[in-house]
Amino acid sequence: MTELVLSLDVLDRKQAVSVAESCAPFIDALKIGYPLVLSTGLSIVEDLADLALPLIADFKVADIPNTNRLICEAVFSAGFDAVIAHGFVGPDAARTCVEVAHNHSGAAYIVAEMSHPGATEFFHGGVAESIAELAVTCRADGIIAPATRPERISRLREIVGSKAIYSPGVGAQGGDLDTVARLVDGVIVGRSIYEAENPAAEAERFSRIRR
Ligand code: O7E
Repeated sequence: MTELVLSLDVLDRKQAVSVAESCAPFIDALKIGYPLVLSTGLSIVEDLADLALPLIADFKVADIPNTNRLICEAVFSAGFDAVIAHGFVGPDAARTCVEVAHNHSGAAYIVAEMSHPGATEFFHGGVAESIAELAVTCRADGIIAPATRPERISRLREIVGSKAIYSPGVGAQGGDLDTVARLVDGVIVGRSIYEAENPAAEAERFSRIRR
């Protein structure tokens, strides 16, 4: 089964709660990042807690080890179940995120390669592969890989083996749902669901990958 993760990148608290509630039967986790948390504050976590869905903090943590530790401690204290961190900062900084996550019985995922067109400028040429290797040696729970480049997901799968791969970029960014769903453990979808006239119906349509 491939998981469906809803990326809740809306700015309004009421809209966030209402979209999350209506989509809850069709999704496996909620990804919350800067747009929503900077608009509502961390208290949005309490508003979403009743849904009993795993909450993934997409802060793409990318600092020195001590600052990463402070950020990740705040993330898990707020009630998140997982954190997303960048790997290009190196093994000590990435490992800190993994250690804090595991100390809280949570998970940490490392961004190996991003989905937007400009990402090829720096992530290609061996960098994404090195970051995927780093994710393995740091004992991260998985990596993030681009749904817009399925061939790159396959290449990174060779490196991470059975570790989880979560993949953003289907729908609004052009990635094909069914192609990507066969390659990954979870597909991350934002605008195609929350901007739809009927987000729940759209989430249900995407949820065919869960079968
Ligand atoms: O394009 P959308 O609207 O379906 O949203 C995709 C979400 O995934 C959005 O929050 C964006 O910030 C995030 N994302 C990417 O689109 N590409 C990446 O390479 C990485 C992420 C991301 O979430 O990284 C951590 C999972």
